[in-house]
Order: sequence, then structure tokens, then C-alpha cells
Amino acid sequence: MSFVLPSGPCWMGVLNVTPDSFSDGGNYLDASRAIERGLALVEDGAHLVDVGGESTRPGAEPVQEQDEIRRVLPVVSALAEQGIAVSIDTMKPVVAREAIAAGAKVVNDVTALRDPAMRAVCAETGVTACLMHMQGEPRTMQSSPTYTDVVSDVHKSLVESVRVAKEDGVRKVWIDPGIGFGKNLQHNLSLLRGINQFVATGLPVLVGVSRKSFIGRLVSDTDEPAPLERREEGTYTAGVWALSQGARILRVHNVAAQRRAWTMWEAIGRGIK
Ligand code: HH2
Repeated sequence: MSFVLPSGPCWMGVLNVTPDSFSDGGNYLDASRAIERGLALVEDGAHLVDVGGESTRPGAEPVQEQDEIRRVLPVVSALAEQGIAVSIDTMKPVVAREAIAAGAKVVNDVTALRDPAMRAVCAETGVTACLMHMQGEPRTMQSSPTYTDVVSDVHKSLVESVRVAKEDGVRKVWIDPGIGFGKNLQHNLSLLRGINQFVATGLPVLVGVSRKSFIGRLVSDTDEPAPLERREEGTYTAGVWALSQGARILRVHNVAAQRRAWTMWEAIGRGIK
């Protein structure tokens, strides 16, 4: 059975089984703690748990295929066995294939299925693929990202990635402008302002803003981005904005808090029943 989007916002909870993710790195390297965290995310309302075994933050150390599999597989299979919908956050076709065999329903690829082998895995298995835009590579992407017009450049690039994926037989795709992936503060704000242009493609749009450094930069009084604990309010505000513009899936660390923020927004918009 494939993953079916709920009619309202789809809450994708972040679960990084890594030592070095920028927000939850080192917290869930132990499989039993990671599984517990996945269950807690679902209790908080997550429709989908996004399991990742390699950090994509700028400068993160690459992870070998087998190490990544060792990290994510027990977590994916334990959650899937309990009926939880899991997405696998990976750039590696072999990792994706193993995770799908263990029950993952969505492949979340921050390289937009750049690798033909990844497109083949998604086509053969019929999973949903999330195609995220990134300029450059994780290691260097933040050095000097450049666009002519960030919204139309990213839009064009994603439309092309979708075309190539479909040509290779990938049937179900979501798109994601890739907030923070080869983008400066102004680029990220422009993409959020223009999110409706991605929604206009008719494809489900995923947005991930949770605790990202552009929020820290915006609220900082110094040259350094504010620490994680001062990025919460910006996370929920940007998340609500994205959903209000038609984004369907929100990737977030604190699902419960983001849902509360959305409840407020919705109540104002529709009137409390
Ligand atoms: N952001 C991160 C990782 N994966 N996938 C999608 N589709 N969209 C995103 O915005 C996105 C993503 C980065 O966040 P996180 O997983 O918390 O950190 P790290 O990459 O350091 O593990």
C-alpha cells in the first residue's frame, strides 16, 4: 500500500539517526531510542516519520552506504511493523531500496532523484518520491549560492527533475524548494513568499523550515545565527505561512507545537466549530 496524503496538512516528523544532524544529532543513534522517538512523533500527530541516517547540514561528513543502512534499517522496520508510515531521507539508491524492503513508503531525496539508479528504485517499487531542490552539494552549498531569480530558477529546476523522473517511470512525486539548501536568507524568504508558484504545479509541495539557520539569522542580534531554542517561533510562523499558501506536507521536528500553531491559524480563518 502506498502512502495516501491526508486531506489537511500532512505532518512529517523528523527523526535523524545520526551523530551530527544540526538539531537532533546524537539523540537517536541508539535504535531503541530512535524507535521511541518515532512513536512519540506519531503520538504528537505525525502522519509520516522521516528517518535519515546522514546529515545534510553544510560541512557534514559523508556516510558510507553500509553505515547508513545499519543506522536506519532497524528503525524503519520497527516503525513500519507497527503500521507507521515512514519516509527514508537518503541520497543513496541502495539505502532507499533496503528501506523500502523494510516498509518505507516514501523516498525523500534532497538531490531530486539526480542519480538514475534512484529513479529506477522509485519506479520499480512504486513508492512516492519527494524531489527536493539543492544548489550544489551539501558540503559547499552555502558558500555563495547564486540565482538569477531564485523562485523561477528553483521552479524550473524542479519541473525538469519531475519530467526526468516521470520519463523514467516514477509515478508519484512531491516537490520541495529545499529551504536552506544552497540558499541565503533572502533566497529562503523569497522561496517562502513564492511558495504558491510551486503549489500551482498541481504537485503536492513539501516544505522544511524547522529550526533552520536562516531563522536563526533573521532573529539574531549578532553576526551569528541565534541558537536552536530561539528558532522555534520562526519555525512555526514560517510553517503556518507555507501551509496557508497551499503546501501539503510540513517537515518539522516538534510536530505537536507546529500543529498547535496551525490550529490557531485555521480557527481564525474558518471560525471555531
Ligand atoms: N531538510 C533537511 C533534511 N532533509 N528533506 C526535505 N525534503 N526537505 C528539507 O527541507 C530537508 C530534508 C535538514 O534538516 P535536518 O534533517 O533536521 O538536519 P540534518 O540534515 O543535519 O540531518
